[in-house]
Amino acid sequence: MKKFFAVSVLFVVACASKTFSATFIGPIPYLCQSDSPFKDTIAADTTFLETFEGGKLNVPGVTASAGQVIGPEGPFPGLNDSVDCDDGVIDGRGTGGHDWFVQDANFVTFTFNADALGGRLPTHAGIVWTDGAPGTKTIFEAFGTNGVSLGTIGPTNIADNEITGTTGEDRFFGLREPSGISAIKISNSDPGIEVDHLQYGNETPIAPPAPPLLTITRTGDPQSQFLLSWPKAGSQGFILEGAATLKAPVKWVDVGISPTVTNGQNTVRGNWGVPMQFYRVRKPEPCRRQGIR
Ligand SMILES: [Ca+2]
Ligand SMILES: [Ca+2]
Ligand SMILES: [Ca+2]
Repeated sequence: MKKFFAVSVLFVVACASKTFSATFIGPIPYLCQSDSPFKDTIAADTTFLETFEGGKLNVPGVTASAGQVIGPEGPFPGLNDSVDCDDGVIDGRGTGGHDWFVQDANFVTFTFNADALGGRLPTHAGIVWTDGAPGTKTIFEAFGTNGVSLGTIGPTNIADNEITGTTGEDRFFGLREPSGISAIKISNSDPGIEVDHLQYGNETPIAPPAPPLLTITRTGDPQSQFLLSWPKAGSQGFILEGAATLKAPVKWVDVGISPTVTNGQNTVRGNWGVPMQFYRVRKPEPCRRQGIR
């Protein structure tokens, strides 16, 4: 007696969740993005980097509490203080580039919008402090998904005695927090602050969706056929495979039949009068890490 089995195989990728606490990074000297702890993902284009060289804050999913872009063209030429390499040469000066300047407050908060970032907040973020009044003390703070502080770096006294674009003082502040970062804030104890190279990204693997469930139904008259079916929704890229036995090594092969769509179900008909066969639907694609960019 021949039997047929419907087999739906769940491919669970080993992407186990863990509990983390925020890891703060900095202050570290920073003259170019090659100094960033996120340089690899910046290079891979999975971390956003705003250098302000385009004259705007226009990377997605982030807003600033205050400030404006300043550069060599104004409004305060000679006082702008970009990350050093943005003007094309690391020469101890940042006046050839652009940065973000807050004149009327002593802090700036960058707030992230998950809806604009594929539904996920950044899991790493950072900013480069480039200037403040001589003697000012700087504090970096980050906030979690619920808006509660994750912690701080500082106060630290990193400012030199110049406000004319020197870069030896410039420092990176940032963190990693796998549960998500809703905002970062950097402040000086004295009014006025300049920052540059805002950077953030999300490197958490996206969990693969549950595979479609394969079902088998007797059909026909007198039930000489069977119907394999699985939902069309969420099945893009899945194929129907068959195997003659489940004894190792199992040799699954593509049955090579394109399903017919009926009432939202992919369906394939078969006859009982063929050799025993096991079936599954499978998406032949490995788990991949994905960022928000
Ligand atoms: Ca320079
Ligand atoms: Ca810049
Ligand atoms: Ca500086």
